[in-house]
Amino acid sequence: MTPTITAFEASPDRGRGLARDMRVRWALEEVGQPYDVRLVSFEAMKQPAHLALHPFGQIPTYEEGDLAIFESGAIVLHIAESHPGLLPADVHGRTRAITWMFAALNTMEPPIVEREMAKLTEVDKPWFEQRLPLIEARIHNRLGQLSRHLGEAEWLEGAFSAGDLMMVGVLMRPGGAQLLGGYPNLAAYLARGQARPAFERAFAAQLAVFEASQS
Ligand code: GTB
Repeated sequence: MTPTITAFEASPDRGRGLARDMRVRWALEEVGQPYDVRLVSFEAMKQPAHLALHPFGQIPTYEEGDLAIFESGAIVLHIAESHPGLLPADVHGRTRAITWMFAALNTMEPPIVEREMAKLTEVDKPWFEQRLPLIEARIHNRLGQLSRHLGEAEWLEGAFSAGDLMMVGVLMRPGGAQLLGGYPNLAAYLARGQARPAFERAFAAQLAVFEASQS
């Protein structure tokens, strides 16, 4: 059964692959699963039909037969568990890869999102100039720790896994904001992930939606 995901009708990321449907598209491309996309507007995301799929009124969602789920992490995990290719076969390796998915979403991503939200909503507030360096210090703390752990390894746990997919998806945001300059191994890791043919296909599909929304 071909799954259907939802994505922004006109993404505010302007086709940079930052909206979280990108991770889902990438996972589907990695495992060779064709998919349909239903584009939604910001207004439609807050309407009952979409809220029935996503209680927080966001994208992405994933529908496959009588399964309907939300949260990019849960969706990518479901894809990885349903197809070979994104999780190691042995239980310990599999659990380690899933651990990295959680690390990307729960440990790395929060300060990165906080920085973006502050830049979006607090830039005119009197505390902004003092707050931004504090947030960036938290991001650099995590980037430094991740960089030391990765060292010269290609991927986080042996072969490329759903853990790397999620981590690269998260690093795209500070990567785009030039925060990876002091971490050449993380910059190379990000570039390695983005050079994967499955990433390139997913990125092109997401970009095509943005370009169509502009014409
Ligand atoms: N925890 C959820 C998940 O991982 O799926 C978070 C989902 C989420 O934040 N969805 C966002 C959304 O639907 C889109 S991806 N927002 C609309 C709303 O909340 O009303 C986040 C995002 C949005 C925009 C950019 N950008 O412009 O660069 C980047 C990332």
